[in-house]
Parts: sequence; structure tokens; C-alpha cells
Amino acid sequence: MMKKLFLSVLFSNVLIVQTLIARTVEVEVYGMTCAFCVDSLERTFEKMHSISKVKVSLKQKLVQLETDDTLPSIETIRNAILDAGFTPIKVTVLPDENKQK
Ligand SMILES: [Cu+2]
Repeated sequence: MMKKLFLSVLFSNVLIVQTLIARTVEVEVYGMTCAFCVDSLERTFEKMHSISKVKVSLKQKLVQLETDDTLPSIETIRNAILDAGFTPIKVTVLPDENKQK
């Protein structure tokens, strides 16, 4: 019984930490040509629970994602872009913006 209590406390702490820590992932994307491309990329990432904010710039050919600390993985992000019909060129992971301010 003690063990169960201990585990549930530990688990709830982990959940809290996960919602507090965030990161920004920037992906240079090849193949975006119009507003429909932007739309489909936005919709792709808005579906993911671990992503809290999506910004797609057609001009800069950049997808900017605000995500949980570790999820989704870079691999998942790359594959999602490929599945949407575009090519991820360069992925940059930036530290949490809120912490720097
Ligand atoms: Cu397009």
C-alpha cells in the first residue's frame, strides 16, 4: 500500500514537470509553395497532443513548434513532414523561451 502511494506521488510529479518544461523545434522545410501547403502542415502538427503551438512561415520555409520537453521525437516530426509531402531539411531545437526571459 505504501509502495502504491509512493508511486502515484512520483507519477504525478513527473506529469507536472512535463507540462512545465517545453522546447521550441524549428524545421526548415523544402517544398512549401502556397497557403495550402502551410495549411496542411499546420493541421498535421495541431493534431499532436505534445505540441502546444504551431507556426508555419511560407516566406522563411520554416515550421516552428512549441512542444513538450521530449515529445514528439525529432524522428516523429521529420516523418510527419514527409507524410505531409514535404522534405525536412534542418531541425533546430531551441531551449524553452520562457526560461530565458
Ligand atoms: Cu501549396
